[in-house]
Amino acid sequence: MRLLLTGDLHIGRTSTRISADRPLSERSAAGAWERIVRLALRERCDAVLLSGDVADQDNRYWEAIGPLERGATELAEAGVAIVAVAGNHDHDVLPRLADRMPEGALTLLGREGVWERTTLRDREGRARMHVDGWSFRAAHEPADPLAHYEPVRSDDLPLLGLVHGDLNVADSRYAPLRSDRLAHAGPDAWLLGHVHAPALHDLGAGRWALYPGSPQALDPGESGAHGVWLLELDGRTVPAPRPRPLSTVRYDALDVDLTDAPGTELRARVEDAVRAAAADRVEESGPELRQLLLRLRLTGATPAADRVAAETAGLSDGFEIRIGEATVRVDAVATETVPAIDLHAHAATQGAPGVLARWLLRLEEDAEDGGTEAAARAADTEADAAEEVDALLRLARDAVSSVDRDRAFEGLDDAPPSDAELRARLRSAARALLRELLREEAA
Ligand SMILES: [Mn+2]
Repeated sequence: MRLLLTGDLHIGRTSTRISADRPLSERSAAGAWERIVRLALRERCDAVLLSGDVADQDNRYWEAIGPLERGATELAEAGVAIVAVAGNHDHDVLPRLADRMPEGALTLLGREGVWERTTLRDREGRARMHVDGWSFRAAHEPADPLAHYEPVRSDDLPLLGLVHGDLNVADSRYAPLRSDRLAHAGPDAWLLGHVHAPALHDLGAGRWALYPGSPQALDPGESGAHGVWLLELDGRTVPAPRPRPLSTVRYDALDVDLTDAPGTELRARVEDAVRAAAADRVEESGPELRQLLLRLRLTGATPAADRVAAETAGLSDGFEIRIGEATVRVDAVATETVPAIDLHAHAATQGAPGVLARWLLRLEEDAEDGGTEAAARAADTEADAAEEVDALLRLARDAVSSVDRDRAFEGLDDAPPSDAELRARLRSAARALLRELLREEAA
């Protein structure tokens, strides 16, 4: 038994920042639905599960009805069931679309906000899994849908919960869900909708909750690989599902570190970084990818900081390369490089910049040499700086732990920063302060 898990299709929408010259099938959510249908048929799936927001909204009825009907008909003819729940976007339109589908092609669960069960059968007609689902009745659902969920376990078939909602967001108006409740509600696994970033949550004891993510990445906020998930059912257990990239568009952020790059190397450093990242991401995104859009952030201290903007001008509208079937473009460039500072020259001076420069040299030497060895080799002239930096680290450690102990952060189980992390934070704070002091001196 093989299931295809997806949701948040938003049929009616198209991926943003893609040229209108590209075919609509390559940038629309409707095109993603057609690829989902083809994949389900090719992979001989027994059912397609949809976790809500299938249609973008009520005014997309006319755009959604055609593709949905074509796909549902094809799947029904191949004996593939479709089981869905409505989300906040299609609470009104999905019930009407479902009623228009060919008889028995699409089962919409949980209308009127009442939990409802369907049982999936394999091709021999044997019952293999129960699915309990609940649908949005309105654009907002402020109560936890599990408050009125009492699942019946009358046999030993696996049970999957299907619901659109907001996981671990207190006071959400979009069907607030909590992992601890999902873990103990009864189902062996949950297919959720609403959050467009794919995420597989471990609920413990072999249970999981999956946000499959939007199968077509719709805007730069939906970064990384997007697609659907396949679940192989083998008897009583519900193993973790596997992702299958399907989006024709991928958006990604890319940091390019230009530390110490001389002016003559700026372009090569940027281009090499873009090409390497693009190759990785195209490879990871499967054969359906057609457009990769990278949003660049240029960072680091370079002696050629004043040339970075000129050397990268035109990158975001002119640059376009092909990797396999995918076109790679740079969507935007944020320049955050800063002028390199000669620490040794400043360290020899009196005054506040001199003190900061000596501390920075000490902190950066420790980072490179691992600390203790460097401390042993420290020359007499640096001994004062070493002591000062040790005192600084103790102060930073105290300050961090007093924040950590604050009642407001009680719920967070983050470990306190390591010595290395603390040193890195001190270095970046000292660099920022030194730049500011030098800027003031120059002004
Ligand atoms: Mn939603």
